[in-house]
Amino acid sequence: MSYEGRSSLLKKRSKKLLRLRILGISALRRSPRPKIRKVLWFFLSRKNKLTYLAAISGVFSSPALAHAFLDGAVPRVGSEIPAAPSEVVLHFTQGVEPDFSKLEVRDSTGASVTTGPAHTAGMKEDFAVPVKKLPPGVYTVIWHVTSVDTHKTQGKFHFTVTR
Ligand SMILES: [Cu+2]
Repeated sequence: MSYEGRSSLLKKRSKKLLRLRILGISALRRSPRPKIRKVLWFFLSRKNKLTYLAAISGVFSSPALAHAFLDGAVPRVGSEIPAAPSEVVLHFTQGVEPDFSKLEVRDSTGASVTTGPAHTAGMKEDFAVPVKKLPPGVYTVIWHVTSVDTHKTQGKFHFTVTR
Protein backbone atom coordinates (compact mmCIF):
# COMPACT_ATOMS: atom_id res chain seq x y z
CA MET A 1 0.00 0.00 0.00
CA SER A 2 1.30 3.46 -0.83
CA TYR A 3 2.17 5.93 1.88
CA GLU A 4 -0.80 8.13 0.96
CA GLY A 5 -3.11 5.15 1.06
CA ARG A 6 -1.90 4.14 4.48
CA SER A 7 -2.11 7.62 5.95
CA SER A 8 -5.65 8.12 4.70
CA LEU A 9 -6.57 4.75 6.18
CA LEU A 10 -5.09 5.86 9.51
CA LYS A 11 -7.02 9.11 9.32
CA LYS A 12 -10.22 7.20 8.67
CA ARG A 13 -9.49 4.90 11.57
CA SER A 14 -8.75 7.74 14.00
CA LYS A 15 -11.93 9.52 12.91
CA LYS A 16 -13.87 6.36 13.65
CA LEU A 17 -12.18 6.07 17.05
CA LEU A 18 -13.02 9.67 17.84
CA ARG A 19 -16.63 9.07 16.90
CA LEU A 20 -16.73 5.99 19.12
CA ARG A 21 -15.18 7.92 21.96
CA ILE A 22 -17.76 10.70 21.68
CA LEU A 23 -20.54 8.12 21.52
CA GLY A 24 -19.20 6.30 24.58
CA ILE A 25 -18.86 9.46 26.59
CA SER A 26 -22.30 10.76 25.78
CA ALA A 27 -23.81 7.34 26.56
CA LEU A 28 -21.97 7.39 29.87
CA ARG A 29 -23.19 10.88 30.68
CA ARG A 30 -26.78 10.13 29.75
CA SER A 31 -27.10 6.74 31.32
CA PRO A 32 -29.35 7.02 34.36
CA ARG A 33 -28.41 3.61 35.80
CA PRO A 34 -25.22 3.31 37.85
CA LYS A 35 -24.79 -0.30 36.77
CA ILE A 36 -24.79 0.58 33.07
CA ARG A 37 -22.48 3.48 33.82
CA LYS A 38 -20.08 1.13 35.56
CA VAL A 39 -20.04 -1.23 32.58
CA LEU A 40 -19.50 1.64 30.14
CA TRP A 41 -16.75 2.98 32.37
CA PHE A 42 -15.01 -0.38 32.28
CA PHE A 43 -14.95 -0.38 28.49
CA LEU A 44 -13.64 3.15 28.19
CA SER A 45 -9.92 3.30 27.52
CA ARG A 46 -7.66 5.34 29.78
CA LYS A 47 -7.61 8.15 27.25
CA ASN A 48 -11.39 8.10 27.08
CA LYS A 49 -11.63 8.20 30.84
CA LEU A 50 -9.46 11.29 30.90
CA THR A 51 -11.63 12.88 28.23
CA TYR A 52 -14.72 11.99 30.24
CA LEU A 53 -13.31 13.45 33.46
CA ALA A 54 -12.30 16.61 31.63
CA ALA A 55 -15.80 16.84 30.19
CA ILE A 56 -17.56 16.60 33.53
CA SER A 57 -15.11 18.92 35.25
CA GLY A 58 -16.09 21.59 32.75
CA VAL A 59 -12.86 21.82 30.78
CA PHE A 60 -14.90 21.63 27.59
CA SER A 61 -17.55 23.83 29.21
CA SER A 62 -20.01 21.04 28.60
CA PRO A 63 -22.71 20.63 31.20
CA ALA A 64 -22.35 18.08 33.98
CA LEU A 65 -25.06 15.67 35.02
CA ALA A 66 -26.82 17.82 37.61
CA HIS A 67 -27.17 21.45 36.63
CA ALA A 68 -30.05 23.86 36.60
CA PHE A 69 -31.10 23.60 32.97
CA LEU A 70 -34.06 25.48 31.65
CA ASP A 71 -36.91 22.99 31.52
CA GLY A 72 -39.73 25.30 30.52
CA ALA A 73 -41.03 28.81 30.83
CA VAL A 74 -44.22 30.87 30.98
CA PRO A 75 -44.50 32.48 28.46
CA ARG A 76 -43.06 29.52 26.59
CA VAL A 77 -39.70 29.79 24.87
CA GLY A 78 -40.17 31.33 21.42
CA SER A 79 -43.92 31.64 21.85
CA GLU A 80 -46.30 34.24 20.44
CA ILE A 81 -48.92 35.16 22.97
CA PRO A 82 -51.97 37.39 22.59
CA ALA A 83 -52.18 38.39 26.28
CA ALA A 84 -49.33 40.16 28.08
CA PRO A 85 -48.09 38.21 31.13
CA SER A 86 -47.75 39.87 34.54
CA GLU A 87 -44.64 37.86 35.27
CA VAL A 88 -42.12 35.61 33.55
CA VAL A 89 -41.54 32.25 35.21
CA LEU A 90 -38.68 29.93 34.35
CA HIS A 91 -38.71 26.32 35.42
CA PHE A 92 -35.34 24.65 35.95
CA THR A 93 -34.28 21.02 36.30
CA GLN A 94 -32.75 21.83 39.67
CA GLY A 95 -33.36 24.37 42.43
CA VAL A 96 -31.73 27.79 42.00
CA GLU A 97 -30.17 30.15 44.55
CA PRO A 98 -32.03 33.45 44.03
CA ASP A 99 -29.33 35.54 45.73
CA PHE A 100 -26.82 34.38 43.17
CA SER A 101 -29.10 34.29 40.15
CA LYS A 102 -30.32 36.90 37.70
CA LEU A 103 -33.38 37.09 35.50
CA GLU A 104 -33.91 39.98 33.13
CA VAL A 105 -36.63 40.75 30.62
CA ARG A 106 -35.91 43.35 27.95
CA ASP A 107 -37.93 44.94 25.20
CA SER A 108 -36.69 45.26 21.61
CA THR A 109 -34.78 48.46 22.49
CA GLY A 110 -32.93 46.62 25.26
CA ALA A 111 -34.75 48.41 28.08
CA SER A 112 -35.66 46.40 31.16
CA VAL A 113 -39.38 45.79 31.66
CA THR A 114 -39.21 44.12 35.07
CA THR A 115 -40.94 45.76 38.03
CA GLY A 116 -39.31 43.91 40.91
CA PRO A 117 -36.61 41.49 41.91
CA ALA A 118 -36.43 37.95 40.57
CA HIS A 119 -37.42 35.37 43.15
CA THR A 120 -38.02 31.67 43.52
CA ALA A 121 -41.71 30.95 43.37
CA GLY A 122 -43.27 28.13 45.35
CA MET A 123 -40.43 25.72 44.77
CA LYS A 124 -36.79 26.47 44.21
CA GLU A 125 -36.95 25.15 40.64
CA ASP A 126 -39.24 28.02 39.65
CA PHE A 127 -37.55 31.39 39.19
CA ALA A 128 -39.84 34.33 38.43
CA VAL A 129 -39.78 38.06 37.85
CA PRO A 130 -42.71 40.50 37.63
CA VAL A 131 -43.02 42.63 34.49
CA LYS A 132 -44.96 45.79 33.65
CA LYS A 133 -47.92 45.71 31.27
CA LEU A 134 -46.18 44.75 28.06
CA PRO A 135 -47.23 46.36 24.78
CA PRO A 136 -47.05 44.17 21.65
CA GLY A 137 -43.47 43.42 20.70
CA VAL A 138 -40.60 40.99 20.97
CA TYR A 139 -39.13 40.47 24.44
CA THR A 140 -35.86 38.84 25.45
CA VAL A 141 -35.51 36.84 28.64
CA ILE A 142 -31.93 36.58 29.88
CA TRP A 143 -31.00 34.35 32.78
CA HIS A 144 -27.86 33.57 34.73
CA VAL A 145 -28.52 31.12 37.52
CA THR A 146 -26.54 29.39 40.21
CA SER A 147 -28.11 26.09 41.12
CA VAL A 148 -28.26 24.63 44.62
CA ASP A 149 -25.14 22.58 43.76
CA THR A 150 -23.37 25.92 43.04
CA HIS A 151 -23.05 25.27 39.29
CA LYS A 152 -23.75 28.17 36.98
CA THR A 153 -25.78 28.08 33.81
CA GLN A 154 -27.12 30.81 31.58
CA GLY A 155 -29.18 31.42 28.50
CA LYS A 156 -31.72 33.59 26.79
CA PHE A 157 -34.84 33.30 24.69
CA HIS A 158 -37.53 35.41 23.10
CA PHE A 159 -41.27 35.59 23.31
CA THR A 160 -43.62 37.87 21.41
CA VAL A 161 -46.70 39.69 22.65
CA THR A 162 -48.91 39.95 19.60
CA ARG A 163 -51.56 42.41 20.85
CU1 LIG B 1 -24.60 21.12 38.45
